Amino acid sequence: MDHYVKPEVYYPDDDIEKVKEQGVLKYRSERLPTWCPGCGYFGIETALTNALSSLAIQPKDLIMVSGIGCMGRYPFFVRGYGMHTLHGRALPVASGAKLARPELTVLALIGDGDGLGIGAGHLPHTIKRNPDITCVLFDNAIYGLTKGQTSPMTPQHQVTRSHPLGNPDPKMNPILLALSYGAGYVARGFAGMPDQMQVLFEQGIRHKGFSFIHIMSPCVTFDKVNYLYDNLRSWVRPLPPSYDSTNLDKAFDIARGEELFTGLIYNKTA
Ligand SMILES: Cc1ncc(C[n+]2csc(CCOP(=O)(O)OP(=O)(O)O)c2C)c(N)n1
Ligand code: SF4
Repeated sequence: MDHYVKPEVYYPDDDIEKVKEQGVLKYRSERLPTWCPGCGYFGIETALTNALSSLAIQPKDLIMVSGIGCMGRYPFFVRGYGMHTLHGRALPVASGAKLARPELTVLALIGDGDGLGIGAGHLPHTIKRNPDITCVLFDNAIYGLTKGQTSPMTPQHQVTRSHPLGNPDPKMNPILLALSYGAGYVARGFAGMPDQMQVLFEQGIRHKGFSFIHIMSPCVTFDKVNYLYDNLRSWVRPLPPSYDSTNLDKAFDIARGEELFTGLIYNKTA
């Protein structure tokens, strides 16, 4: 994987022309990613760094705050300021960073177990306060780091390591939650569709206020039945060009519907 080879030259100074010229290379950190080969998180990382590059956001103007889980390692692999916090705490820490340094681009990176389960209390409260941060939900519908237990996004009846007789609970609906608490920018993507993800990340970062971007991402090591690349590819459908993302009622219909639409579901300021 050439993209992840430690760069020969490490640029301590941030030169905007070099950011544009080098694209994602500029965002390589000195640490190699430790995600499993094939993990969907590589696609998210690439799309997100491409978005930062295209917006010409320099690493010195970026802070990435993550919770606990495999996705929590993201700030180690990407250049910029970073903080690896506790479950769900990416959101209050990111809010504090934005309050203290409003000029920074602040990303809050949460997992489905981390941000919707163990640390879920922070999400609705952060959404209703509407800080200008971009929250990316790395949803692999499983606990990856701890080796395959049921998460709040695991479908009902799925057999997992923590539920050998099947998960008794229905899964959560993060898009519905984000809309219900008033998020002004709500989008959904799939880790196997980097171009669409990049556009969603760019729009989310540009949005003034809280942006919530739900990315479905395969855990190739511990989920052998649900979020497989082939499954997700056959389930997702881009929202039609005629879809009006400023219409909140339509956004709720999309959130409640059975179809897994990807794209910009709601944008208050569009
Ligand atoms: C209070 C508490 N319970 C359990 C754990 C163990 N733990 C660490 S990460 C994790 C799951 C994270 O899952 P997710 O957010 O889906 O991230 P992924 O690893 O799948 O990226 C758990 C249960 C913990 N660290 N703290
Ligand atoms: S355990 Fe799953 S989520 Fe974690 S790095 Fe491996 S494939 Fe990715």
